[in-house]
Amino acid sequence: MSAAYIESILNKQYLQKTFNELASQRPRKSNAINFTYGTSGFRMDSSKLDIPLFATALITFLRSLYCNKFIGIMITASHNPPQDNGFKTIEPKGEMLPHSWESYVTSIANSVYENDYLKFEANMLNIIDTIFKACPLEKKDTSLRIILGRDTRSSSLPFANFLNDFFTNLTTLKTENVIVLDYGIVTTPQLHFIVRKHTADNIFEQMDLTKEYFDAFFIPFIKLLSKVANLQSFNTLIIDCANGVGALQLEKLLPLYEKHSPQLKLELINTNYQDCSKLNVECGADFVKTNQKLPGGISEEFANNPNFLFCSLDGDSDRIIFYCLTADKKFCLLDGDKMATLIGEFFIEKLPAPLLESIKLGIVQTAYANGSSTAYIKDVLKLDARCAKTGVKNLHHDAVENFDVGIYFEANGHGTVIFNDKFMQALSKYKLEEFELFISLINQAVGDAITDLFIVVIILLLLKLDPRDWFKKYDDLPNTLIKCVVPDRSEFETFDNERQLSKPIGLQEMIDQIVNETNNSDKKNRCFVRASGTEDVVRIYCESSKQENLTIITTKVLEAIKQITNK
Ligand code: 16G
Ligand code: ZN
Repeated sequence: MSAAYIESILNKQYLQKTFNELASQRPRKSNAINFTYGTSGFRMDSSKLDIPLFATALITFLRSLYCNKFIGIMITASHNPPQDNGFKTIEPKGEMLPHSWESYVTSIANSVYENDYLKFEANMLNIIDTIFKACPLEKKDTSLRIILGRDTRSSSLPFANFLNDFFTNLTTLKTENVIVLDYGIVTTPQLHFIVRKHTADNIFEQMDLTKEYFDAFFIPFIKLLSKVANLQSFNTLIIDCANGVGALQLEKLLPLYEKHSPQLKLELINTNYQDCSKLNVECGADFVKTNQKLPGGISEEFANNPNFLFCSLDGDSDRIIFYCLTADKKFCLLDGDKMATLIGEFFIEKLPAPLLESIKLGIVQTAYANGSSTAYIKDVLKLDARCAKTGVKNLHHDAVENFDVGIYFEANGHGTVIFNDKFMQALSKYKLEEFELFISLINQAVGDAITDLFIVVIILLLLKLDPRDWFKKYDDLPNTLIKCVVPDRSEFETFDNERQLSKPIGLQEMIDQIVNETNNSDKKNRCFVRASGTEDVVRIYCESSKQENLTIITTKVLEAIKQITNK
């Protein structure tokens, strides 16, 4: 396939008309926004997303032709407030857009902003040229194949409508060669599953794949639940749905679940997805993790029940956080670090020693992982602990590259487990029926709140582990995470998987000095600064064995940042 061919099928009139409409809606050139396709796509206030939407649509069009496969677009801003939105593209096998393409989509978005159609078109054709020079195959039966999904935000439907229209009009391809399947309101992991399924089974029409998604993970969950003789660790799971898409999807599942008369009760709260203004407000995974407290809708009195375990999903259900209260009402946060260690422990406990010895089993975390969890992985579980850059795709790649069974979780609750053929072959030599069923609960494509929920519940019940005892496996070091607004966050460059700064020059030395001068004999102080990929701020993370050190360190680091950036 050549760049000339792509150019020949472009409906340039339509492209220019759409460009001009975008241009007429907003004054340009002054206060130019520098768009970046961040950690998980574009994300910002929905009123500013017209150009990123256009750029995402164009890159998806190119990617679909390049791969000659289905590419998905998920419209969501995850845990962000209701007025925000965002887009991420999903690869044919369910992964995220390759890193090398992120610069193309960023460049398209920024070139639109200059409000000069000819310049934009030239840049676009240049990108097409670069991309298709590297395109290995001559593909003649080219068709455009797009899959859309969205969360419950009020801005999501208009964005989906734009995309439907856009792909229908963008090319001169025959109608039968333009396939746009709109799956409506789905969770992000469901859309990953759907795209993967279309690719794997060569499906060209829309099908009830959300049902298939549930069957894939829900049936093993029910089978495993039925193997638990009596519930010893807890008997009710209360699921905070963040008033988002998780509620809509789990409400469909609940009647099916109850048909099996399970001993474990599932109860949904914060399910008002019809009122878009409530999404993620005072509830959901991010609220609970950040504030380390119960979400709205759960009183302390209600939560103070030893038979209850709680969890919170985020706005697009790709991350989950668990929690419970102790008898004296202490809040126990069971975050991504605790989930990773729990899953690691389960593998160690259930797999025969010779099998364990023959494979590489390990855990991937980010710099935000609590130091106690990393120490627990290394010293108690005796597993390899690796650190990757923030963002699920980075952990995913690290796990795939380094382990036969890789458990990866961000502290904020994004994560899953991946395993390769070597492990599956080794496993098949043993007759571990229950464990094989457990393996099928795992959504390997992407971190998934609903399947992670199944995994954690099954592990706790099979291990007869009380959530409070899970919490006590190790004590988190006191920690804090704050934001700092800086003149230009792109000046902050990191190395060592975001644990150290190479730029602005001199800042890392100042941080090191601040950390060292407050260190106790245990040398557990840690502090790092990185630019956010989703907000226009830099983040400062700090942990120490002494709570009082946190304010001292962060105050000094904030001063150091101000001093360096105002130079
Ligand atoms: C995105 C990432 C999440 C990461 C967060 C960091 C995905 C699906 N989501 O939400 O993994 O923790 O960004 O945000 O990759 P930050 O760059 O603003 O700190
Ligand atoms: Zn999310």
